[in-house]
Amino acid sequence: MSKYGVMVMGPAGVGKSTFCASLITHLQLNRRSAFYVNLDPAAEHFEHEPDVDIKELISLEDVMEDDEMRWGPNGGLIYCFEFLMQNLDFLAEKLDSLTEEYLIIFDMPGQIELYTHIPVLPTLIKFLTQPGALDIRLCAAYLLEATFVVDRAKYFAGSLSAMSAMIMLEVPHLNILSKMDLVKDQMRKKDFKRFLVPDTTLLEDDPADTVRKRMGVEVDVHSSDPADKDALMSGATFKRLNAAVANLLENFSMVNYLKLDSTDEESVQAILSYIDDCIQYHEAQEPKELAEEEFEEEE
Ligand SMILES: Nc1nc2c(ncn2[C@@H]2O[C@H](COP(=O)(O)OP(=O)(O)OP(=O)(O)O)[C@@H](O)[C@H]2O)c(=O)[nH]1
Ligand SMILES: [Mg+2]
Repeated sequence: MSKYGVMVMGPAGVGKSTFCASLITHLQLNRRSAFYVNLDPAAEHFEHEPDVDIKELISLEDVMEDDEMRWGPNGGLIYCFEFLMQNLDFLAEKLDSLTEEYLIIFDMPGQIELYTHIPVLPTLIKFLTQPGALDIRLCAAYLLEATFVVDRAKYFAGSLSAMSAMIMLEVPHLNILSKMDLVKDQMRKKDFKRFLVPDTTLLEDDPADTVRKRMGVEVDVHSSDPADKDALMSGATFKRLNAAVANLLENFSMVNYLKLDSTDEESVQAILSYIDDCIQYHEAQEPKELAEEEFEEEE
């Protein structure tokens, strides 16, 4: 018997926990079972109480307050994850008895290094998906903020982080632009469509250049003064770097985006259907029998 899950990931503050909460509310309204696993050892407040919380095992506060370890917040988080890797039974015990009805939702922390170059997540994912053991059919939902599109360099850097996570984690992967409500009024749907697939043509009309021009900021693109921030961020070298990143994304053609507004139920439903498809959730479900009283109501 398989289990089904989604791991909600992405940089700090992109709306991961808010999406988890909207997803759980939506599942409950549709009589589906959610099982909420908080893996952020620093998270304190939840809209839905987690069914499993990493803080029962280890919390960032414990690690930072420990006089011997004296970790700061980021090193402390990595320490917590390494500790979790040594105590994976903690998760196995809680998840083992779940049936295929449940969607297990993992709410992850926002430290970007977790997704890019530290090998703990591949280990965790291997453990969760291993056939014969927990055997969770898992997909990753990688969130990036839709407002990033206003700054091309940010958008491409974010897309590169998404691609890096895809390559490292090797599970079915959905990339999602979150907080769509914040850009809805600023950009026409047709214009936004261009950002759903990153490509090099997006570099041609960078609004940051237009703003600089409008404000009459003269930029010496050949300036080699490291203190000249405008020259650095708009100069030839920075442009070449962005073009190289955009080219890389285009050549791999792995990243494309879905749109999410966590405040809109239809949008959450749309993302859920992609998740269900990715993990083939519906194929495994037994037809549900209606409860007695529902038969009576329909008569
Ligand atoms: N406008 C808008 N704001 C959102 C949306 N989703 C989240 N937010 C806000 O963004 C902020 C961060 O949201 P969280 O859900 O805590 O983000 P997170 O990715 O879990 O953050 P970390 O766990 O700290 O990395 C909060 O103030 C949310 O209210 C959205 O769809 N639209
Ligand atoms: Mg969070």
